Amino acid sequence: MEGRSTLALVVESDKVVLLDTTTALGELDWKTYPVNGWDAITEMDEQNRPIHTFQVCHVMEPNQNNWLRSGWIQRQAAQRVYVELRFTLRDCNSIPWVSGTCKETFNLFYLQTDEPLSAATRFRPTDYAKVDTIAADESFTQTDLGDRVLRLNTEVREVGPVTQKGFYLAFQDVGACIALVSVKVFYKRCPSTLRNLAAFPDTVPHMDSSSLVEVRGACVENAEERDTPKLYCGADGDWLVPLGRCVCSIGHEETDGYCRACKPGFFKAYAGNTKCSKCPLRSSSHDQAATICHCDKGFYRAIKDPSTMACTRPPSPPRNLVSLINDTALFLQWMPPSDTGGRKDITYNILCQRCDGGDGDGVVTQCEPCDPDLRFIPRPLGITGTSVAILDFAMQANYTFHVEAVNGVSGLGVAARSLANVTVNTHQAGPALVGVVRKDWSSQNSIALSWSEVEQPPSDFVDYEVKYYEKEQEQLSYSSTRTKTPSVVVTGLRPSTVYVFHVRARTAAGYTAYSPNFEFATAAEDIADQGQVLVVVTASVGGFSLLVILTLFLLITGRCQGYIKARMKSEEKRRTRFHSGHVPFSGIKTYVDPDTYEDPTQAVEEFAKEIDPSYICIERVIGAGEFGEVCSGRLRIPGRMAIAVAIKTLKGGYMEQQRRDFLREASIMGQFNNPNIIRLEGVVTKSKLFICLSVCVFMHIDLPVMIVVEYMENGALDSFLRTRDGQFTVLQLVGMMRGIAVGMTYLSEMGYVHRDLAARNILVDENLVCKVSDFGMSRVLEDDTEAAYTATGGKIPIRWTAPEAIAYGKFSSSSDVWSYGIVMWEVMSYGERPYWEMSNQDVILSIEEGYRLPAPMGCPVTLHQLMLHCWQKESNQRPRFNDVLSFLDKLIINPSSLLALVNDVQSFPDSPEDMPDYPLFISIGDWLDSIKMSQYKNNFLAAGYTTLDSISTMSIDDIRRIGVCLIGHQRRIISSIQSLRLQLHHIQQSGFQV
Ligand code: ACK
Repeated sequence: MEGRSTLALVVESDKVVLLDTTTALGELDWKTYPVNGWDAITEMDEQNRPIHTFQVCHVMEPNQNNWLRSGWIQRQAAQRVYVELRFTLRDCNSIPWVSGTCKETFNLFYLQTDEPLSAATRFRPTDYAKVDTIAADESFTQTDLGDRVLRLNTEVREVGPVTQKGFYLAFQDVGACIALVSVKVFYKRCPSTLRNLAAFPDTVPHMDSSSLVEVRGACVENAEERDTPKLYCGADGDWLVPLGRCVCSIGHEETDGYCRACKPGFFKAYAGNTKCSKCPLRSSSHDQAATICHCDKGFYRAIKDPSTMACTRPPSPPRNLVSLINDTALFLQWMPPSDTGGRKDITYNILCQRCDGGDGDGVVTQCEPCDPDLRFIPRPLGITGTSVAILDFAMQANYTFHVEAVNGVSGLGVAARSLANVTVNTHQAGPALVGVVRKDWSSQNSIALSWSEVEQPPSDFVDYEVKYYEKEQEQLSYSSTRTKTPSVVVTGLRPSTVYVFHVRARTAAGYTAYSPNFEFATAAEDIADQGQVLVVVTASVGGFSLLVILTLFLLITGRCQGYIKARMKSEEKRRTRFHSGHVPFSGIKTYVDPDTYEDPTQAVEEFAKEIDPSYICIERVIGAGEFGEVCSGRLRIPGRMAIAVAIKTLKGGYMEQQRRDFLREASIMGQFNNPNIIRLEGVVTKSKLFICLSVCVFMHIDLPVMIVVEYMENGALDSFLRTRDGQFTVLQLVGMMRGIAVGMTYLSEMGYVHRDLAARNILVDENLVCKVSDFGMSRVLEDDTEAAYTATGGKIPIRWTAPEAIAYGKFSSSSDVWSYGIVMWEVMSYGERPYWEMSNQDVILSIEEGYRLPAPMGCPVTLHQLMLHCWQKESNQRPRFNDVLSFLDKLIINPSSLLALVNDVQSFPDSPEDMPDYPLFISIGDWLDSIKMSQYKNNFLAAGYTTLDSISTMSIDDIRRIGVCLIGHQRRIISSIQSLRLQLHHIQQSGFQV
């Protein structure tokens, strides 16, 4: 073998060197043809390493053809081979007398073979392929001294493609003066690398320089592929276009391009390029490469909890569980547990047991799960709020309710359940009187029911209450109607709807238990119910006969003409009213204005029952009205239990007009049937003789005239609240407001505008049920001491009345809503006088300027917002009563919405626009800033008013005296002081220091 290269494979970063004459040790054994052409000169450097150079310089002789051939160079993996030549080449001009023979280039050739040529093989230049003619870039460089110095040239040429196992290089000199200082042969490659946590091996570029070699990487240890990691190796040995990646597996994180195990106390639950996380609170990891931290004892992680979440535990029991009960609903309220276990997903389950016995006579209490018919609003399990309403419970039963607080880790450990218990006794007047309830007929909007009694009605029977609600809409609000007979036609229903009915009786002693629930559906919209048609026919036939009999009777008594005329007129008016746009709400009948009757007596007869005065026993005077005393007493109708009543009387010596005005209220009240409207029992108008056996003494020379209404034990709401300042929970106050809203919703749906809605006109019964009363005033407000004459001549209770009603007498249900807002304010301030001592005129001006009553002390933000909503200047922007009602229902169902108090966040909201701008103030300066009266700071301070206490007693004169001259500013400051006074009063009562 001849000329095999003895060089070791030298690897530079992106080059593999196949031959380098500067590093070759020993003889190179290159061949020259002819032997005296090229000269191989080997010298030693300082480190005794050989320096191989090849020289040729036959510039004087013509026709030179001198060859120098390398040893055999193994190709290795190379596909494209590069040759780097370093040489000097003398400029022919620098040599004298050589023109014509001297050359300045030489040629590079190569020959591929699969093995070295044998020594015997003759050198044949024609076997070699030419690579290029090599010329010097520059032969000399100029030194600073002006000398010319031979310059070293470096030229690189690509050889190939090389396909056989090895090759020779050959240098042809044709008469130049050359010193070949070094020859380096190499090929390029992409060096092994780590990219995106994947390892890529050394890769030789493609032979074709325009195409790339695709290389797939292998994930490093403890890493896993996301998208197949790839790199492309370019012709120049550069890695290009990284694609895909690997990520560190669970329990490992990336450090310096490798995946290392998480340290103890750290964990990594998901594969990915994230770092190991510190163990969350109340958990730990003891080993390396933890994929999760284990919870400390007593703490847990719910299935859906992320591993990054702190470990938690079940909550402690709910706190302060209380029950409230009224006629129809039982409310349970509680406070969230003191320890939520570190979680926010607390819900509550109500577990109900009915317990009988255990009355102390040795009878053991027996408890069993409650009847499934019990309705829980919003639901029995998974309640997110802190209250629940329970409906359809049995009367005279003992219930034990367990309210269980649960969170996502309840039940995971062995901890006891977090229960709070309350026992409720539901009193009632007796077992159910009504057995089976039947549907007699139904139409699209009505269902006629009748029922049988389980036993003979007791002697103190009063009436039946039929309660119903839409089956699909499990909601707190239900409807009810009363009847004295065991049948009823329930109207105002929706077509094709299933309703749930149950009936109970009322006796003088209270309500009996309800009948079971019965479900009946109304008819579909397009199918007329046969039963209804039948009844309508029967009714009209019956009505006709009645009319004939009545007509005959009235003709005989000489009153027919007037009656028929009056009746026709009123019917006509009613029809006109109906057609003139008032649409009755879903079947609720429309209010008929008694003034539309020619003879108001007819209205009284139509809507109020005449009571025999001998059935009434007046006991004492409880108040004074415009027309006469108001007494309390008992109404004892034969065959019924006596009931407590209030009796309004008309003073003796009245004029006929006064009698009519007095009875007007009865003919209005008699049209209403709603649990939150004062119920008219009847009137006394006709008796010839009246003997009063009571303390209430009448000096009647005229016929006695009385209006008998149900008795309300706690009297008027305003005085009632004033005597109970601070004694109710917010929820109880909201309950009162809700009752009023129910009554007002009913009135507005009937088309009745109250005009004098105020706390003084709301009556309160023994169960805190509030009922709307005082209906005479829808036309005249003469007897309301609050009413003042307006510019338009009407008498109006200014503080309660909407601006458009004061200004133009535009009364509507929307103006009633304004008044309702004032009633809310009265309720929340325990009967405080709206706008305190401000004059009516100032009230009107302040409202006009945009001022609104501030929230009473301790008033939830939500309620004050509702008030402000009711006091919108534009009447059509105020809520309707049913909106108010559903808003209050939401608050009741979710009492936590009542927790944020206005006083917590601001002190002096004074108009809807200004409301959010008021910060808590502490100094006089802050206070004046808060009411935008900062310019008077010095006036106050100079006059010695430096504390809140000191200003609380200031009068309007004091304000003027310290130099506040503008009326509007005086008004603003004094209003704020009034409010402040009220707040100070409350703060002092609650024991805080100001
Ligand atoms: O605040 P009070 O006790 O409640 O004083 C007034 C007074 O009569 C004059 O209106 C009371 N009052 C009016 N109607 C009733 C009623 N139905 N039940 C009880 N008290 C009544 C009212």
